[in-house]
Amino acid sequence: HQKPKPQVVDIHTHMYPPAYISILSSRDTIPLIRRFPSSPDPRLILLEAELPALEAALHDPTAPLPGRPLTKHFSHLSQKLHFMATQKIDISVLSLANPWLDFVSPLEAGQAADQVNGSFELMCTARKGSRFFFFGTLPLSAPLPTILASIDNLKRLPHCRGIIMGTTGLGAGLDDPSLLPILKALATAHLPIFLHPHYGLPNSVYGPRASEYGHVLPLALGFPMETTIAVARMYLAGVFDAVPALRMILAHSGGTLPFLAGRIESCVLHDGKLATVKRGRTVWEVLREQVYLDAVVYSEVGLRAAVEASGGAERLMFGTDHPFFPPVGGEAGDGEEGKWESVRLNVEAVDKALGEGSEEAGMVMGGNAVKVLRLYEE
Ligand code: 5CU
Repeated sequence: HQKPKPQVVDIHTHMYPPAYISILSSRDTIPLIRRFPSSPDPRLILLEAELPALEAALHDPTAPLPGRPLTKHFSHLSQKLHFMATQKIDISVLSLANPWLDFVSPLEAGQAADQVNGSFELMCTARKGSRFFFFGTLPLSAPLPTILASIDNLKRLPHCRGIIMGTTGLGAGLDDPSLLPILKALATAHLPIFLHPHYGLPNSVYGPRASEYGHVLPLALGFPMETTIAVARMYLAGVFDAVPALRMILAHSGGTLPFLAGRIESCVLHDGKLATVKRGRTVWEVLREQVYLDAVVYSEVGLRAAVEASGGAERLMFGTDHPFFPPVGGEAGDGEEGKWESVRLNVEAVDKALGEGSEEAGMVMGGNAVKVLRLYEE
């Protein structure tokens, strides 16, 4: 009697469907897609930190290209399947990449969400054998009834297993009381939120030499701090106590939360005003009861901290962040068509922290996702 092979599930893997690419291609302000004569691929320019490079490239054809190349990895399902085959991934939970529909006008957002969510459902049915599920996208700039209707629509899409969103909510962040009806509707629908950063920190934080450091500061530090601050604000506002059935999956292993939760806790305890107010659960309790973390942290040290902070290996789920972080030119191997170093680092972190082939490693690599996100046809 052979034990079934444990499945590898990627819960952090993005796509841009064609309708979304058309929206970005028609824009003059970020997020946008622009062609430059010196590049075969169009460039995808998403982040505020990329603005100085965009300005420079628009005025000087010899300046370094801004953003990242928009390769077929972002939009072709066949490329996603090729990636899954080369990295040995059995199931992918697809999601729209940042900045989702945050920038779409209130009048257009509802229809755009229906279109995007419809394309993801179609992608999931394009291949037999439950290889794809997806996190939907909400029209957060639209009026409340449109957002609630979108959640209702997602409930009816057979492959939807949650929603992806950024940290701005309706514009005032995730501690905004106006967001509560949406969080309650998601909790009632058993749709967890995959929380993902996009806005980072203000460019001024990175200093006058930022352009010398590429994407390192905004992606390695800005993104995780953004997630940390967003969840800390939710905690301080009592959002988790107000919506106890809400489940969140935090990108990049919770930003810096596993490392800073103790400091948040201590600052609350030592705050003259907050310390006297009757508090609900501690940050640790909330992390262990309502929060899952992806395992996109690239190191054994970070992975151990994530396991400890979230209460055990059963709360972590493997991810790749594909198509971001492809191999860069000059590496040995087949470049973007071959094995990705970014994926190898995350697999290695799980193996080193939990033991290669161990039950706990199997849970993080796929078992938890299958269970928590019900990754089977219903
Ligand atoms: O490289 C990047 O800018 C990104 C991004 O925008 N989103 C993401 O998930 N990872 C990396």
